[in-house]
This record gives sequence, C-alpha cells and structure tokens, in this order.
Amino acid sequence: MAEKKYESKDIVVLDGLDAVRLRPGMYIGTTSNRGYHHILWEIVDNAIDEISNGFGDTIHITLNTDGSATVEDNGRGIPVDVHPTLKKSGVEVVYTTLHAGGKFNNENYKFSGGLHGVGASVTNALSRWCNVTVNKDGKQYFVEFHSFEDENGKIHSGIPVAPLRQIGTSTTTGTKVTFLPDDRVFGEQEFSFETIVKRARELAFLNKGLRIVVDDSRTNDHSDFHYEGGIKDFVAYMVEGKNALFKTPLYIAAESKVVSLEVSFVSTDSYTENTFSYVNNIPTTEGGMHEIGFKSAFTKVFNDYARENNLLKEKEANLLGEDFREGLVTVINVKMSNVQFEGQTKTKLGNPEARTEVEALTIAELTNLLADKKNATYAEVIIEKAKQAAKVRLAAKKAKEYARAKNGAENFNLVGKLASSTSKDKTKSELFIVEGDSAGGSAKQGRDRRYQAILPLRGKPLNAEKKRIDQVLANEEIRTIISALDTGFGEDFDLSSLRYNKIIILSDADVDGFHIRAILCTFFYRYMRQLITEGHVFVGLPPLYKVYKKDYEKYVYSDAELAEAVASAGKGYMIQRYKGLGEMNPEQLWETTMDPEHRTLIQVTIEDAAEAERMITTLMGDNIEERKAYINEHANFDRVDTFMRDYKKV
Ligand code: TSJ
Repeated sequence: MAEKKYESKDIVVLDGLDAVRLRPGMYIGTTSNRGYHHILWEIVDNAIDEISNGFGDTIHITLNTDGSATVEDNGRGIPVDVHPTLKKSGVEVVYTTLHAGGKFNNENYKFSGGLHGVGASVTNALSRWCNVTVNKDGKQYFVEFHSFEDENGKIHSGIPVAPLRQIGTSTTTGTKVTFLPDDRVFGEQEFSFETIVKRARELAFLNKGLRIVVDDSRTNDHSDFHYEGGIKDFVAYMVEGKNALFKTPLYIAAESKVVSLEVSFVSTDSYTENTFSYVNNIPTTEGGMHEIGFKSAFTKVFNDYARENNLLKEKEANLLGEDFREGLVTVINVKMSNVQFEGQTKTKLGNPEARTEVEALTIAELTNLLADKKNATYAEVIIEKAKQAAKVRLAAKKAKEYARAKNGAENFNLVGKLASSTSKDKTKSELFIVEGDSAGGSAKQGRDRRYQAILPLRGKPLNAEKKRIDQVLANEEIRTIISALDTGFGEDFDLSSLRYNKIIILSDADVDGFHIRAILCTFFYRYMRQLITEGHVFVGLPPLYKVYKKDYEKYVYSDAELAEAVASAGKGYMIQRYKGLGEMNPEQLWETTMDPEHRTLIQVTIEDAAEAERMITTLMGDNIEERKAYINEHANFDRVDTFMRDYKKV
C-alpha cells in the first residue's frame, strides 16, 4: 500500500474510532495475541452473518506476506448506496461508525452473530490501513481507509482516503476486506495459522454448510473446512479415538421466536461428561442458562422414558442428571438476540429466557426422537449406563464418608514425599510441585525451608479429564497434592484451609513438562477452581540458558533474551543450555527459579485453565499417539504454553 499525502481538508476526525485507539482494551479485551486475532474475527463474523442468513456459502481467509489478512465472502456485498442521513455509503458507515451495521437491525438478520459485538469499525480503528472491495449489481466498488498522524503527533485511524467509488464491473457478488493490524497498538505480532485454523474449523462445525478456506501465503499452508452434518460432525470429530457407543451421534434441532437450537450428542465408554455449548458461535465455557435448560430436559426425558419402558422399577429412585451424562459428549448450539454474558470469563449465558426455551424445545424434540422405535437401542444404552453410574456414585459416597470418619490419621502417609516448610505463616508459604525426583531433590536442598515446601511428582499425574472422581482419588500423585493442600476438593473444597499461599508448578520445557502443566491446570480447574480464581496457582519459569565466562554469569529465560545476554558478555563467552530442571544444582535452582527476589512466575488465570481443560478434552481424546503429536506440535517451549498466551508475569 502506497502511503498517501493527506491535506487538512481531507481530515475528518472520527471521534468514535479515536476512542477505540485510546482504549483498545475496552473494545477487544486485550492487545495481546488474542486481541490481535479478535479484530480478524470481527470481520469474519460479519461474513458469517451474511452466510447464515442464506446469502453465499464460502469464506476465504488469507494471511498475506506483508502481515495483513484478507477475508472474502460470496454474499450480497455490503450495501453501497448512500445512507440518507449520514450521507455516506453503507460501506463507510459500517467501517467508521461504532456499532453500525445491519446486524443491529433485526430485519436484515434474524439472529445476528453479534458476537463480541463491536463490529468492523473496531478492526478499522486498530489497523494501519484497511480496504474493502464490494462486488454487487454487476459493478465493483472500492474504498480504502488509512491511519495518519496529525501535527501534534496524535494518531487518527480509519479515515477514508476517498469516498467509495466504482472501479470496474463484476459478474459475481461478495465482499472482500484486507487490513493490517497496527503495530503501534499491538506491537510486533503476527497471525497464527494454527490459531485461525482451530477457530475456522469450529465455525464450520457450528454453521452447517459453511465453507471456510484458510490460506497462509507466508508458508503456503492451506486448510479447507466444510461440514454438511454441522455439530453432528463436530461430536463425531470429538469422539475420534474414544469409544463411542452409537454408530453416529443423535441430533435434534428446533426454533422458537426466541431461540434457534441444535443439539447433538453421543455416549462413550468414558466416565467424564463433556458438554460444549455455544451461543451465537461463541463458546460458553462456563455454561449458563441454555445448558441448564438442556440438562434438565435431558434428565426428565430419559427418566420418563425409563419409567414408561419399565427400565426403572417403581421402587427405584429417579436417576440424576450426572448419571445420564457420564461419558456423554454433547454440543449445544444456540442462536439468539440480546445475549448477556456473565461469569469470571464472561462465557456464561445469563439470559433467563434461554433456560425455559431450550428446556421446552429439548423436551419436545427429544421425546419425539425417542418415540421413534429405531432409536430405542440408543435410549437403552444411555439408561443402562446411567444406572451403572448411579451405583458407582452411591458406592463412592459411602467410601468417602468412611474415609472422612477415619480423619487425617492415615493421610499422614500420603505426604511422606512432601518436604514441608517450617513457618506457620500461611501468607508467605509456597508449595512447589516439581517434576521428577532429581529436580525435586535439588529443590529440597536449595529452598528456603521456612516458607517453601517441595512436592516432587514422580511420573505423570493422571489425566484428570479421563477419570471418574473415585479414580482421580485412586491416583497417588493426585492424592498427595490434595492432602498437601488440605482444602478438600470438588463440592467439599474449602479455601480457608489452604496451607499455602502460592502453588507453583515447576516442570521442564519439553513435551512431558507441557503435559504435566496442562494436567495439573485441568485438575485444579475441575476440582479446586477457587485456587485459580483466587490467584494461588503459578507456573515457574526456569532459565533456558546460562551465558558465562570468567567473572560473568547471566541466566536467560527466552530465546529472545539470548542475543542481549551474549552482547553484554562480550568476547569469550560460553552458553550452557538447560534441557531440564534436573540439570541444575540446588544453588542454581534456587537462584534462577525459586528465589522470590529473582525468579519469574506466571500466574495461571481462569482463561488459561479453561483453555488447558478444553485442549485436553476436545483436542487430545484418549489416543495417546495423537496426544503426543498434538503436544509436540503446539507446546511453545521457549516461554509459555499455547494455553498461556496471555500470561501475566508476577
Ligand atoms: F466486516 C465487514 F463489515 F467489513 C464485512 C462485512 C466483512 C466481510 C468479509 C463481509 C461483510 C459482509 C456484509 N458480507 N456481506 C454483508 N452483507 C451486508 O452487509 C448486507 C448486504 C445486503 C443487505 C440488504 O438488505 O440488501 C443488507 C446487508 C446487511
């Protein structure tokens, strides 16, 4: 893009967009890599809205070599006629007015994606430049927006270089947008093909029939997603590598004045429940009203079916929702207007009407589905499995009561491996969970024993996702952690009993270390969530290198810092590369990773933990080879894991 000369007569400062520049976080949450991709999704969402409403079927996303991204659809093309009061083309209105666009007008779009809901103007405001080509009515139109610096050095963005104009003719229809995120907002960042592909696949699953093609011109990577089965294919994809108990997932869909709903589910021989819900294509990780409505309908319909078909005797109690959902993989896809998000990560649907609507629609559709004799075996499989789950649930409850009655006496044994701290001051105390006995040994010797307790983990703690709660308890590593923390877990979790103010995970910068961090985060997320929400969980960053020579020594924690350290060392330096914590002696481990004065900790946020959990449950399945391949590909060993992109250093 050639830089244009601006003259003052061209300058029309757009107050709205200046506000976005001033406080990008208010509009896109963060200017980290997540925010960087967010402005791409704002554009893609607009194209999806068009396609969901029946206009066009394909979206192309291209990552260009100059760092910009292009999004193109084959819809009707953004309106180009001049807006009667704003006196600008529809395209310019969409791009220069906060919250402008067809999506806020329910006549054009029935259930608008609305999504994060800030619109294309925010992308424009946070881009160095942005251009739009519209093919419509046999013509091709073009408009370009630019940022520029005024005489006071203030940056204004999203200014049209010239009004929208016709640049040619066309035999197709559609909209094509190219933009370059502004490095003055985001710093040096780039689009991640992997991140984009992951979300593109999800969007293709959630929008049946939609085709999304992703091309990376930087690497020539290419992906193409299109699912005629929609979320039914999504469920099938998620149970690949698990043992599904039906040939294909079941599927229901219904619409009312308030919501449009589709649900697909399949039963597996696993013991955990996995429910993935979405509202307007946004993952509702924390669930909410739609999930509650679905779950209560599901429980009711299956209990009723069991009674009517004599699968539950009169004297037997109703089965619980959790019994029915054991091993069940479900995707719930809701579209509705005026969504309200709540919860710690704003991923919980708050609208009360979603509960009643989803419940009523599910009861009707599911009853209908089960009334079909062809589906009888599916119902029987689910009910049989639920009865089994109820039995285990009652047995586990008894076992737990028994263990509690015996109190802590034998718990003492479990903490045999724990080297506890001596001070009674809980506010300063720290528990290091250390990968491997050798690093554990160094940590025990190197630590400040007043405040630092060490728990070495031998081998891998089990995958908290895979196992039922009684099996989680059966794992020695997990039991050791639970008894060391002293808080209880699950419903019995009590934060006030926590023995340590900081829980610090120390694991290697390799595949196993990545896996251990993900598993521990998933375990805390599932069974001790408050530890994370109250900010008690951290990941310690060990150094990757030591640069040294006579009278000089510097530890380096990332590849980026290495060059700097080498430069300051001058001639004759040596580099030691640390492959694992076990290679450091006690003093080194203390100095680099444990000493509160010098160490770097990353606080695990609820988003990180949710991402770790999602990653483990959606992407890794039970197939160990697949899991290894996934980890190999995605763990970013230089600094932090993929699920900790937006890390907060403390
Ligand atoms: F983000 C965006 F706004 F720049 C954008 C919009 C980006 C991309 C890639 C596509 C789109 C977009 C918008 N695709 N299709 C549309 N459609 C309309 O804006 C549209 C077209 C016709 C009518 C009509 O009533 O005739 C109404 C609308 C909202």
